Amino acid sequence: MFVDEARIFVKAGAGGKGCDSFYRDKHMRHARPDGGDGGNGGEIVIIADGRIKTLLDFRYKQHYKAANGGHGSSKGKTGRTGKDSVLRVPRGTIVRDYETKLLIKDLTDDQQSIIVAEGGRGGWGNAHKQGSKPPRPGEERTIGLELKLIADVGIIGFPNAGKSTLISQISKVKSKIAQYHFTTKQPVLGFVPDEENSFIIADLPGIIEGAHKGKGLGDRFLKHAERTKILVHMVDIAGSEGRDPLQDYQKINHEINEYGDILNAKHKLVVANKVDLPEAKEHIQRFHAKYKQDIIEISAKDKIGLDELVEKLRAILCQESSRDQ
Ligand SMILES: Nc1nc2c(ncn2[C@@H]2O[C@H](COP(=O)(O)OP(=O)(O)O)[C@@H](O)[C@H]2O)c(=O)[nH]1
Ligand SMILES: [Mg+2]
Repeated sequence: MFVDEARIFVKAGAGGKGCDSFYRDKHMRHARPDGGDGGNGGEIVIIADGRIKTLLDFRYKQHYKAANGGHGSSKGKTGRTGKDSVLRVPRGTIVRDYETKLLIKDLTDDQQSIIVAEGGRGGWGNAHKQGSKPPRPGEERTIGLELKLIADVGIIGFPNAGKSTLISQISKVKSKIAQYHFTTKQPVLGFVPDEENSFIIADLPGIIEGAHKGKGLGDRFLKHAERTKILVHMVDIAGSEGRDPLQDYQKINHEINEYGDILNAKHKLVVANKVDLPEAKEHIQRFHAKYKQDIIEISAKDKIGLDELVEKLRAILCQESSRDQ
């Protein structure tokens, strides 16, 4: 599981000041106190939003403030309430107090929310029988956000098939991705942004290594693969490592079948990479002669066929999510 983390500083709004004022008309011997109360400060609210996929935005903006309450005024007028500051985070975000590490809330459901910093109460104006009272400041604290990222799309394939290249080419926010714990040269996780249908794509470690090195790696592979909706099976169709692409395809298929129902039930796309190399042509013909399987031809390096691939992935994910709802 990949973990996304962020630390943010939040400050709720301060309460507005109460007003000290007196009302008097020509018939009154004593002036009457009529100062209104200050408004309450705005709260800092964190809400889960199913449309948001990562915590990336919180690495760029780390400070959040809610508006202060307005001051009270004469004729008993209360100050306006400060506007809340609402932070939208992905579903499944765990909210903690950063200093103590104590859990504040696990936002598991869409639209679930929590106030993490309370606005200060407004001060009392002198119209109160007990007299005026000063306003209170807004709460201020450091919050830790933590999200287990679930890849929507997992890529499997032999080493050097071009998995990392594909991920970095279709993840448009490269500079942001670089801030994950992974190196830029070998990205294992990419965020493919879109107004409505962003998704996360990941290089799933271990299907081939798992087959050779035993159970531990295989389990690790499964843990990652289990929750992805689509498996992209990537073949180096040019055989640029000296292996036969058709044999690579068969070996990976064999591994997928070994894992049984969990993987068999998933959408699978076979992607033939490196079609920019001249050797690709012959292998593609051989492939079609031997298998009924459709393949999507791409060059991750030269950006051939990548838009079509991304569109296809989006379409499948869209179908899946409308089925979930
Ligand atoms: N000619 C060609 N080379 C590619 C293509 N995609 C990746 N490569 C090269 O293949 C090598 C392995 O790529 P990489 O993305 O690291 O593979 P991974 O091990 O599956 O992550 C690198 O030298 C890439 O530059 C492609 O579409 N065409
Ligand atoms: Mg790689």
